[in-house]
Amino acid sequence: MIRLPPLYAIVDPLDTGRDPVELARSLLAGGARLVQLRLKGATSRDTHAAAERIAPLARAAGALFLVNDRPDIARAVGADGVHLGQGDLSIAAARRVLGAAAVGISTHDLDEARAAEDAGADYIGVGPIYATGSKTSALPPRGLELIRAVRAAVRCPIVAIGGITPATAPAVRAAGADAVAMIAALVRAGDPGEAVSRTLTLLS
Ligand code: 3NM
Repeated sequence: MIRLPPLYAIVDPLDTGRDPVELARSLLAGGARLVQLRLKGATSRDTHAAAERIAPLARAAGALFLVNDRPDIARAVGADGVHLGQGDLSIAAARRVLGAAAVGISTHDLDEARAAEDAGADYIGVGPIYATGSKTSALPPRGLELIRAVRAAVRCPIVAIGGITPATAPAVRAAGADAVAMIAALVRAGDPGEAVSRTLTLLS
């Protein structure tokens, strides 16, 4: 298991053209204590290069650093863990790559959430809660009901994801999520660091 801070900040430039390292720097400066690097479509080399630069920034801020999809890159840069999708390596295989580092996985219904916990996930992502434009293959929104159902069914920490904004974050946590994940609400904000600090204030 892993102790999750209330905001799970995802470093994904989407189509904004923002530099991922600068985005990570802003999120950390705004108070994020967990950042996940998610560079869909980037080369392994570019993802590794960004991860290698973000890892020490996160460490200096006292923040956890996770890498999306890639246990090998997480290990290569000494990250705190990896976040897997349902089509990525299994949790067991990721552990063989990563050793003691954390392994989280996205889930989209109760069965996936239970299976992830049984497979030893350190935390599970649950979503999409609301409609999202940030994931091409996103499923229909599940609403807060899925968080309540998963909360009642598993013990491991829950990160809710999908269309969450600073305004909706408190209700999402109140439904039973340990953390709220955000991409667009951060990267599309004029000042991503300010969006982080505003969210943290609303969640405190
Ligand atoms: N995973 P935003 S939804 C990366 O349901 C991701 O597993 C999801 O981005 C899932 O905060 C999603 O911009 C996109 O909606 C989250």
